Amino acid sequence: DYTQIRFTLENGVGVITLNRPERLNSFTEVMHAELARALDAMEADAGLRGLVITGAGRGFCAGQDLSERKPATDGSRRDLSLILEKCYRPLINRLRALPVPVVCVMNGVAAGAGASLVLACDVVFAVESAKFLQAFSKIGLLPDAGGTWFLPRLVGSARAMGAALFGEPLSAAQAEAWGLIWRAVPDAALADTLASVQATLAAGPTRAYAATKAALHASSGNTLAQQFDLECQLQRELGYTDDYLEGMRAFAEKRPPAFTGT
Ligand code: T3D
Repeated sequence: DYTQIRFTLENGVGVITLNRPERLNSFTEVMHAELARALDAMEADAGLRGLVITGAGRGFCAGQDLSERKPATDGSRRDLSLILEKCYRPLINRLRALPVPVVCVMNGVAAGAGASLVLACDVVFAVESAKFLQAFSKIGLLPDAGGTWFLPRLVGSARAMGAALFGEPLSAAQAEAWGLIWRAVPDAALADTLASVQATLAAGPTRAYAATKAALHASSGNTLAQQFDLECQLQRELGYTDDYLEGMRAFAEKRPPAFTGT
């Protein structure tokens, strides 16, 4: 009963496909509500092992649907912070807090808040024809949905400034070279990439993934001493997991591990 996204949850792996291809999957309030509902289902699932986000058609996500922003005939203005607080902040925060890897498989262009959504994911693959566009300055806005936080952390402030101020498209290859994404893949490899990411997440050491995600996210606000403390606490917990025992047995027996995510 989703109309603007597709959502499946199989073998512990959620797959969200943004699904308004005729509008390059731009965000509407309906889409935000459906994304929130999919996140409700995943957060309630104790067996969750990963989330993959992709888009239908030739675009990944063109940011806010600008047809919801038609100028009022009487020239009145609107408070844009309201939609940011209501829709974008919870979406980005919930993806960051999900205790499993969130992998974006970018099937095409990501612009505006669509680019911020990409940057909020833990790992990003993009097809070679995909482009990133910090479209905000073109319409007189600043990068939002976390964009001003993610961009300089990923690529440094010189590149973040240039990309945000001038809003020129960035190719997937350039994004990979800058460290903005994990990997650019050939367009023909899109389906295989989606399948292999799902299989990897479904068979992964989920608790180690969760700890790794938490530690890497915490690191930018921590001193080395604080990060050591966090690593000790998390590694202590992982040392008692079934997956660590299995990893040690598999190593000794010279076979691939069969992780259960517990
Ligand atoms: O307002 C707030 O709540 C504040 C929050 C803001 C967050 C934001 O995301 S602000 C930034 C909004 N996004 C943009 O400014 C991007 C607008 N889109 C584009 O610049 C281009 O479409 C792209 C560079 C992404 C892709 O270009 P191209 O040439 O490949 O495709 P196109 O022909 O421009 O788009 C195809 C169709 O999708 C087209 O419709 P049509 O003419 O075939 O009927 C186009 O109007 C539509 N479309 C593309 N982006 C949006 C959109 N419709 C509504 N909203 C969009 N964002």
